[in-house]
Amino acid sequence: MKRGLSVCGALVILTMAASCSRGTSEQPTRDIPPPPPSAPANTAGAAYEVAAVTDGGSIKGTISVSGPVAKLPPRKISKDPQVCGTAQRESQKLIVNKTGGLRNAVVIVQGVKRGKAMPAAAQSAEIDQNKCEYSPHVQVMALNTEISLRNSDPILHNIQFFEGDNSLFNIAQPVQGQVNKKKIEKAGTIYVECAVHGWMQGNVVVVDNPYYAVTDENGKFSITDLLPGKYQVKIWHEYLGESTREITVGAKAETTLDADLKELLAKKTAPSTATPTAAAGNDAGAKTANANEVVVQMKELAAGTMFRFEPDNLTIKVGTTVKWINNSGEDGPRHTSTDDPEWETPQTPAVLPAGGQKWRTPFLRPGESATHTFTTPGKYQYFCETHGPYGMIGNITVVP
Ligand SMILES: [Cu+2]
Repeated sequence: MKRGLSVCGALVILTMAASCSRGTSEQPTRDIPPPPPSAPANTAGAAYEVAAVTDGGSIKGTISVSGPVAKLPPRKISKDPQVCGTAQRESQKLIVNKTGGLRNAVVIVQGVKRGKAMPAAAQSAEIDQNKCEYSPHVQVMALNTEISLRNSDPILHNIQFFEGDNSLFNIAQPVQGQVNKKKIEKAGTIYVECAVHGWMQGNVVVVDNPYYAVTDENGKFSITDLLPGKYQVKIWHEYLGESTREITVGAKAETTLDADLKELLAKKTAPSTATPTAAAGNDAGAKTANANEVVVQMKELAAGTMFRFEPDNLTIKVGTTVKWINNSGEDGPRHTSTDDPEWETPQTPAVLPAGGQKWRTPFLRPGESATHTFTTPGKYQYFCETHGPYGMIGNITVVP
């Protein structure tokens, strides 16, 4: 889970990320680099053809995790108690029943080009933000359709979609009943997060064919009316990752697909209930016995407050390295440290002295860190791309 990222490593990622689509960003206009010519690899499914399936077979089974499964720590509910309540909530990331049945795994038959029509539900997918929770927690939608994002609460939510490390968009929804729609043009998985309420996290799986299913509370699923043939089946789970199985579907036959994902669980490190500290964060990156390094945490100053840089005002000497650590807790949101005019907004200007080097970290997950070394004196003002509009802004003065 912890991946230390230096800005050097980050630059490689950013170079790739910069070429991904930011076209649907809600942020004020900025120059968007054109997507690379190889981008449509995942959109090949656009060629899906609806045809009558008279001798189709089905796949049925159970996705499970055998053996002992430790519960993930519950989520603390720390804001807007009049709507969200105050009771802590169970983690939704790994839900296993008494017999090991895994809920919310998504089973997707790969590369199907012909067959039944896409279900209407996937063509008009919706995420409802209700009592400070995403409903459903895992939503499947059809490629090249719009998903509705609804705020049913009388408070501000700010929904953000991530494709890997890349933010697709970020929408503030202050009004109860507000609905925004977003078209998604790439198959794959999307991680969803609320910039206001860190415990609100969800997932969207974008499919290019209708042969998918989400496992129920017992880990069971069923996929019907599939043309006979040999298929690769992908099993995706938000916490465990993914696994592939090969199956053969016969005409009008039922094929059983039971999969035990215990190997995926074994690969995860044991979840810790401890709140990450600066020391824990340091383990993720370079060791900090370095006198020329200063740590800035990304966190809530107190439960229920907005996210901040701590300290948010720094004076350092030329040559000092600042290391930003996301210490928002295991279930906390992602943050960036950005001082780059390309990503500024009217509320979050990027301030650099003449000759000062701009920087932009990746969206750091909880426990991750990134660094920047200051070589030019002057005043810098930077921000978090997600939480900057809510006051997550930092100042650094670099003196000779
Ligand atoms: Cu942030």
